[in-house]
Amino acid sequence: MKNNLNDIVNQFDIQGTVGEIKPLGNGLINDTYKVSTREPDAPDYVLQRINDSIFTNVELLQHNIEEVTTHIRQKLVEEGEDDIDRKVLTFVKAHNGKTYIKDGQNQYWRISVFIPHAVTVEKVTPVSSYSAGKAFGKFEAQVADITDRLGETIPDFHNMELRRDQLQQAVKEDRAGRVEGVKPLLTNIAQYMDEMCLCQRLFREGKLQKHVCHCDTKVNNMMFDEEGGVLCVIDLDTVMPSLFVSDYGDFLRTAANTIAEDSPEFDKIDFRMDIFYAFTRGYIMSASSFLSPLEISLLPHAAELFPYMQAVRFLWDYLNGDHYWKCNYPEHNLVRAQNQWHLFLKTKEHEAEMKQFVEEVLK
Ligand code: GN1
Ligand code: MG
Repeated sequence: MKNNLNDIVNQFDIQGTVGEIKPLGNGLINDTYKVSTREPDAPDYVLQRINDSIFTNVELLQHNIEEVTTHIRQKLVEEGEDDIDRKVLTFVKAHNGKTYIKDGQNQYWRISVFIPHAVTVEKVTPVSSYSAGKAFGKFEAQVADITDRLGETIPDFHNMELRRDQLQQAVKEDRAGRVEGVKPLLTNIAQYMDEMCLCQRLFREGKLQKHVCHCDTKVNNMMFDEEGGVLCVIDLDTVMPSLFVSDYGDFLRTAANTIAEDSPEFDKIDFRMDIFYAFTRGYIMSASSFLSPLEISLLPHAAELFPYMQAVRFLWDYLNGDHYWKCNYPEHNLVRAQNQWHLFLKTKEHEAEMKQFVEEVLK
């Protein structure tokens, strides 16, 4: 194993000589290793095997990541920032001239420079949510001007009309014979479908535009320095052009739910307004530079849309016989869909408060 990884690392233009290679972190999608170099003045590195069954277009994936990291670095230089190597990820070129290689077993690998003295946090609190809002908003602001250089690694990822069509198709086919059992949920969902497709209509009418989003806005996808200041946003695999709803909506969907997204304790579900306030304040602070007034006014809609869209996606997979998300028991996807539906109803209850808060922050 070690030799094999060594050979892979040595296909990249790293500084220093390879010492220890150890597994790093707890990512579920890519395999990640820390590569220590022997020389004290050479940086350490992060080696990752790219999961090409999820990210089938590795060329496009790495193209997006290169564009984004190069662009952010250039901006930081122009702004006269110090400590730039810790404020943006650096991907290392391989001898083939690309930022990735394909090994003898058709596996893809890439290497970035390890950011020293940095930590991630796992805990969602108002404080970490405020930092996340600021960090993800700033990230989007930094790359708002290069949207046309990036491609969609998962086309129409957060397109509600596409998710609607997929659900309708699944109902029509009823492949797993489960439609009869979910009629009430389908009826409930249908009542809000037009309202929830609002942004796609506005997009078609030219009133909304796509811009580069992170599309995996979890609290542990940013790095902090030892004083608790945010250094940079990480995990750039899903970075792609999308509607403004993506980063804002998905953070709140995961962070503001009082229970896990697959818990069946629906009566314990609430939409945490303390998280909403903190995240929104941080997000607007850094994202208001590029969001349009229409987009800002629709932030509460984005908070409602994400649990709704996720309910539709989980239900779609349940009706299709569970091919997309891993299930531990037969009703797992149905429980997830119901959970997200309940969360959606909670966001609806808080709609007026959300709108009022967004207006206040803008003042
Ligand atoms: C998937 O597995 P994870 O948490 O990275 C999905 C997200 C969903 C999420 C729901 C590429 O993300 O869109 O919101 O599950 N990612 C993809 O748990 O479909
Ligand atoms: Mg991830």
